[in-house]
Amino acid sequence: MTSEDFVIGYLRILDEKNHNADTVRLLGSIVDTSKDGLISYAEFQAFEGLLCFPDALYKTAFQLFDTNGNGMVSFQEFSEVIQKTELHKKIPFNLNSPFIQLYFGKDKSRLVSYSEFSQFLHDFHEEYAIEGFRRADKNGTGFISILDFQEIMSSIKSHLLTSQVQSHLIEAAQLSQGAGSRVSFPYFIAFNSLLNNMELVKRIYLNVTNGHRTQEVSKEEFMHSAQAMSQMTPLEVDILFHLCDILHQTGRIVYNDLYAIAPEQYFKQITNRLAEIHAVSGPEDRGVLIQILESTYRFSLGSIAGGECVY
Ligand SMILES: [Ca+2]
Repeated sequence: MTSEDFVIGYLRILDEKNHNADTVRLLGSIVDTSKDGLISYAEFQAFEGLLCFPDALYKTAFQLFDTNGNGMVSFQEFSEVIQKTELHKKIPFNLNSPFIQLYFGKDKSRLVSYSEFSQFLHDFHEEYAIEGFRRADKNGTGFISILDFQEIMSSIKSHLLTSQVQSHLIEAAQLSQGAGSRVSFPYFIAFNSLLNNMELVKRIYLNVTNGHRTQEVSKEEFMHSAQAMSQMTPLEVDILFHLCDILHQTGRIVYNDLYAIAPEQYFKQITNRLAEIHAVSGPEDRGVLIQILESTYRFSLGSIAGGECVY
């Protein structure tokens, strides 16, 4: 079947009448490894096999960018994919930056392998966020408005946001910045770094409580353990406690608070579901496929414009 049959007709990820053809092609190309615009049963089976790898998200993301299917990603492929996204239209990424040159070479002719690409994708998100900050900070003051902060986080870092964090972004920034209307660069970086490292934060908590999950931990206790176990900064610890305060208003944290903030559960959820898949044969299994394709897209390219997820 064609990408459109697959994405619109079979998966029904996007609206039948009102969808972006580029998005359909991008989603379809994750499965269409021969890149002939058609999804064969063999490709479908191979895709299922791919999902059993622990790094399935990175692998599927790689297939999204390797548009000619030769096992490498060129600058041309990367930039073509990026430029088709809503995210790039909203917050354009500088395709001539020194960052791009570091990966694709000065003349952008270097081909990037899978393992290098996984690192690239990780760094790209960080770089994109910093670039988003620079764009919003037009006068170079080191501050952006809280609304810009919300915009950058929701568009570039949506894969790190749980629904609770997403709905309290403005409140969290206001609280941390002394009820101000701006967000500083250090706050911005620390906020992102905290969300990136929530699994480590959980381990720091469990270290304080000796593995108990309901014991309340004060900021001082947490800070002590954080400094012994990690490179977590005091600013990150501040932000963590602000977030927990907003969610539960106790001034202390328990394990469940961390669960509400940790984006990692989102990856885990997918990995867990992947482990259950043996054969996606009937329409009742569509939900899993949709979740994976949507996650891959969100993970690498931001949210799908006009995406109507039905699972
Ligand atoms: Ca390629």
